[in-house]
Amino acid sequence: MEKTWRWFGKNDKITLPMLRQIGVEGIVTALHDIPNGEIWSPERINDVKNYIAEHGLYWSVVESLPVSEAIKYGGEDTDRLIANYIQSLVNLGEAGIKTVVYNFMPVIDWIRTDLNYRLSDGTSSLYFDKIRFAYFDCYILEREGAEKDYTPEEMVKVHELSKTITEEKKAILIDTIIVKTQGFINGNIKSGDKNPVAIFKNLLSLYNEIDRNALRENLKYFLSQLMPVCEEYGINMCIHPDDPPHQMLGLPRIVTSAGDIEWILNAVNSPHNGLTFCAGSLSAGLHNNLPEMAKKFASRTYFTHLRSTEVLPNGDFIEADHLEGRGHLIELVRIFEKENPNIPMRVDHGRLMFDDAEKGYNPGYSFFGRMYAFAQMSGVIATVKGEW
Ligand code: DNO
Repeated sequence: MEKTWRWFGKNDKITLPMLRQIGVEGIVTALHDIPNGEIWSPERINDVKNYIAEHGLYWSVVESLPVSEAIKYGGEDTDRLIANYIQSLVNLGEAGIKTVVYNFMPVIDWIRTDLNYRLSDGTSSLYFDKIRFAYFDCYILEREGAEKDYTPEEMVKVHELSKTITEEKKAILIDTIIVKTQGFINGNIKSGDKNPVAIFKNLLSLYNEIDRNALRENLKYFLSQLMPVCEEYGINMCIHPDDPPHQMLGLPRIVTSAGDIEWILNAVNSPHNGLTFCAGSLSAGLHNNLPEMAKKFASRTYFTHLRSTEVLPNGDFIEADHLEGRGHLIELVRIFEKENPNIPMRVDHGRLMFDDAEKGYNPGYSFFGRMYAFAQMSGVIATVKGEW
């Protein structure tokens, strides 16, 4: 596997010389300041590509070339936005950058309720608390029919929480779910936007008429438009699974399980229609058996996120240590090293360790926590390679 690292560009506090020192080979990045839907110009692409090369590294993976909301819900502007997307792919292809991550999650990318959940060893982790998420859904968004998504026992706890939660905790919850976790990845809502809840509710309403089948058809259309250019330039499109892999907030989610992935890969059956095997996202669903899925999809996997989670009996989940949890990362490395050995991997969502918490890194993208996980996974890769 090729060892890569997600770097957020020239302003990232974790610099390329730091990454050289810890054994990173390839860089995963995006032109984060270009708004969704606009073309990535050859100048901007080459500027970043050359900057990375000047530091002795190379741009291996684009994560992400974001898909505009209108493409997902099939808005009037779809064809213009797809044409722009294709032009960005052409420009990336000309620059020799050929692994492109995207997701097709409506409105909200990944979902967490806590960015700083303290663990007994003194580190902290991202966390998903089902009751507080249900509270956000039922009491803050006041989504019609939301209670139906939760059990009566869960709803009792949600009502209790609604009586005790402070205004400050409510504001932190809103900020975490729809601003902090989204803003840095070209999300729909950015820090400083007035009334994020209203913006978010408006976005949700765009999907009132869109069910899983409609969303699937929109993805199929999008991919079929892209494939000729991907074939011409040898670009692999790598869809990222839904995180967590469940239906949420009444939105359709279509990358949650082996069946979903199979549908996508068959819907447009080109080798360039591929997968980002995000072990963290997939492992947060008890219905997913990761080693089985890795074996099944290895030949169409062009990028992996090595990350693991632990799902708790109450439905919460937490980021696990990279050597533990439902991700079974050691087994996954064995499978990918055998079936598709040269694909890039990156670690993902490290814990906050030492002074990470004071540095203001993007949520999940600490330095020490990720460096620790990167070293763990580098050891696993070297060991597995030695086994053959
Ligand atoms: C979160 C990330 C995601 C991922 C996108 C890919 O930490 O794993 O935001 O980059 O979903 O499009």
